[in-house]
Amino acid sequence: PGALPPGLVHLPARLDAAAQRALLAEVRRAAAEAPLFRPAMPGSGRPFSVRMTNCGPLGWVSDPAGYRYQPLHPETGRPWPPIPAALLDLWRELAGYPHPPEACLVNFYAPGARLGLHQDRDEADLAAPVLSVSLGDEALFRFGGTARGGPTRSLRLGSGDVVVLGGESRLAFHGVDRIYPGTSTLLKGEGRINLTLRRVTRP
Ligand code: MD3
Ligand code: FE
Repeated sequence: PGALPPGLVHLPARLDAAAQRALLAEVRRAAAEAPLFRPAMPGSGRPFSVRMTNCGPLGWVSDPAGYRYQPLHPETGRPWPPIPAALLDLWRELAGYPHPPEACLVNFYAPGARLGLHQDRDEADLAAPVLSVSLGDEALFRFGGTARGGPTRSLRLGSGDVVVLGGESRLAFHGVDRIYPGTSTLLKGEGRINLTLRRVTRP
């Protein structure tokens, strides 16, 4: 495989099976309060194959009007539930950034769902890293450089893996090409969940 780009840190199985189960229970509780919704592409309105929800004071949403962070769920109109304490602990330990995250985006991939190559640049504070936690089936994660159309490489992300994207990798193009059904027992054939912690505003 070779070295990962500067700023991309992959911690395979950083969460053990018990920690994964505990976190999944928290995510299910959050999704009961803030139901998964299906975002749509700005402009075209084409639906995402990934369903999403959020925790924290701000949540990421996308609809035909555009991408943005907002304090309320787009369908219930209620505030997002709090970010699970275990995730805030992980951020304090690994982010190397002295302020808490404001958004935890929850991406739910049923088998067959994918996420096209994109950059994450809707956050005002790009000095903060993005911290990702994977749960459930393995995914083929693809990332490149900061220019669209450049070379890319792939990494398989499994349940309990943590990835920290900071520094020169913060604006890298990335996406999820496929889910490998049946590669984890955690979600029992439902697919994969990815959690991303983000600082949105400048402190
Ligand atoms: C590289 N999620 O939510 S997580 C996203 O697996 C997103 O659901 C993917 O891309 C997923 O925006 C990938 C790993 C990740 C997250 C943010 C990044 C990689 C990143 C930001 C910059 C570069
Ligand atoms: Fe992303």
